[in-house]
Amino acid sequence: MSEAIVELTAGQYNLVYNLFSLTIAAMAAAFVFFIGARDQVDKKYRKALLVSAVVVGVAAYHYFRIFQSWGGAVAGTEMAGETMMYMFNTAEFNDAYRYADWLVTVPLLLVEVVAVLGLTKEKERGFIAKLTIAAVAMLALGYPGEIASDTGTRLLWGTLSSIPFVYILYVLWIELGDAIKDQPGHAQVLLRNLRLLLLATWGFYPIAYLAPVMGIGEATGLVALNVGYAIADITAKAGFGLMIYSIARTKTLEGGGSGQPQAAAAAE
Ligand SMILES: *C/C=C(C)/C=C/C=C(C)/C=C/C1=C(C)CCCC1(C)C
Repeated sequence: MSEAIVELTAGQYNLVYNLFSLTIAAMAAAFVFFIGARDQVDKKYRKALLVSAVVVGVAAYHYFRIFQSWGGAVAGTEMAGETMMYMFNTAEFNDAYRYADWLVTVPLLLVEVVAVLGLTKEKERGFIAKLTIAAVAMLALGYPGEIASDTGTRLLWGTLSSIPFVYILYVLWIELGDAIKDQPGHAQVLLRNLRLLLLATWGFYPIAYLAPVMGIGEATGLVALNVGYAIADITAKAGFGLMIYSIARTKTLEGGGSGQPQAAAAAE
């Protein structure tokens, strides 16, 4: 990619800088929580919490690299009257960290949803296989658009990437919906909320992706995209993991069908 300088005000530059820093802290804190909380759920659901911990751990690492990359992409500063401007070289900022992260974390998040349902092994494997394939296709098709500098290319790959995305939502909404109906009382409500959270947070990504072509200006587009992705990542990974935890905890206390819950409830 050729050099592309975008002028950011100090406020715009620092907003993203500080948000990346906060994201690292949020992911790291969530990691400690998920590791610690594993003892509070039935054995059956420990895998879901471990996967949550891996997701936020991997994200903490990648956000550290993204944070460094943001710092390193400043080609210099300039005064425009009273205002300090940052000359930001977009070619130096590495978007690949984000996609590398998603390539690992998105399939794992899907594993989490399926794992917390406590389905039979065979059903579980079927869901995980098709959701993983769709997730990889979605990201592989989105990346060429993410690094493209013209609107047409961005829209083309974005549209192609949306096809597997819609398929994922279909599987989660319709097919897993049937599995949710078989869940015990409270857990059913929580699982429905989980699905809503997933739709709301994942639906945010294609919107952030479109920020650079919304006609809000190059600098604002760049900032909106990075702010959007960071907020979506915190909610879709740490927030989502917390919901998974509360579902696992509720099912443990309600006695989700295994021998352990009574012991766990008695230990309260
Ligand atoms: C932790 C990271 C998560 C949950 C990432 C999710 C990412 C998406 C749902 C991305 C979707 C995209 C489209 C549907 C079209 C445009 C390109 C993408 C990759 C941003």
